[in-house]
Amino acid sequence: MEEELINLQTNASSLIISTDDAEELEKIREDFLGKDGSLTDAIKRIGKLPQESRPEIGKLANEIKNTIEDLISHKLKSKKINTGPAKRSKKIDVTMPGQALPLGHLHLITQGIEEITNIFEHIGFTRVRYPEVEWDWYAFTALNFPENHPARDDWETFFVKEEPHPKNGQMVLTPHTSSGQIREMEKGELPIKMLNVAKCYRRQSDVSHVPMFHQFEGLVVGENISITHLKGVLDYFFKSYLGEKRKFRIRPYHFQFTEPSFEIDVSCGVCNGRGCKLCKAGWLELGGAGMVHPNVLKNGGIDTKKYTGFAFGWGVERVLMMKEDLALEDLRILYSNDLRFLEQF
Ligand code: FA5
Repeated sequence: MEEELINLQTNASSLIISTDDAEELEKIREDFLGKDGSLTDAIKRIGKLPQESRPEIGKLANEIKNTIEDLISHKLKSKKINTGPAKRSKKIDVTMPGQALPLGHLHLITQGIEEITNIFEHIGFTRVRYPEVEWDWYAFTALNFPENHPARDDWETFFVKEEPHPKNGQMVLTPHTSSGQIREMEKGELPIKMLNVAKCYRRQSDVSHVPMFHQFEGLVVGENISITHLKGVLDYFFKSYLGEKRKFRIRPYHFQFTEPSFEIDVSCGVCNGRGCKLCKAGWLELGGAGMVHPNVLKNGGIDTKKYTGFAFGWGVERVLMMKEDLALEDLRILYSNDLRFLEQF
């Protein structure tokens, strides 16, 4: 019996070593270890051996069984092995449909930014990009915030631990796209029709706020620019982006950098203006707008006797939520990386 077992091992090993084919390896496994395999048969006969030799032969049979099992598994894992596709390639059926690869797509926010940019480019705005890490001068002081004025607190700014710049002050993560206003004016090219779309950062997180979000800022500076131009642009944008049905309203407000200043509200698309968990009273606050404050124009090097301007700054996430077909009840899902949500768009 011992010799028979050793012969079985030798035969199985040489068969395993001499093939690189997965199907053949499975057949060897069946021939030796399967229900009617030769090693299985030998193991069944151990029970008929004299009592005293059974333990030793049983142990040997088990070791051989494990060795054959290990050799086959090892071989199947080896890189040289011919698995299904290689075999199939021999008898390829060119009439079979191809295998479609999974396709990704742009994130919802990127799609939103592209759509918003197209709408504004259509009426002559130029998209610009300014730094994500800014100086206090551009984010606040040049925008008519007196030095160390607490109005900065409304922006819940992240300050960067860096030596302050002698003229520009502390380093901050851009809290709003309005910091691009002065940078645009500094270029000295008039008239201005800028669209600044950028990441903004604030210490906020709830159903309608995320710590990193996107704003798009419009700035128009030229001769005889008035509030009616601002209202015309608002009207055009809402009709293009949200459709004819949605209403908007302008409320007086206060911003340091515009005078007069407004807040723009849009009727809620989730409840159609009736009031719901998201909007509470039927209106969603979209963001600010106003006529550029003369001090800001001066800080940007613009002649206030000749030129006036308007500006608006709105949240990309917020306007996405307002789209009728996108009734998001919690803004944070946009950044949750949940594919069940993201794959829907
Ligand atoms: C501003 O940031 C002004 N710079 C807007 C402005 C520009 C006014 C030009 C006048 C002229 P406010 O802090 O309200 O304003 O933010 C504007 C919009 O950004 C908000 O209405 C909202 O849509 C969006 N927003 C602000 N903070 C967050 C946040 N944490 N998460 C998501 N969206 C936000």
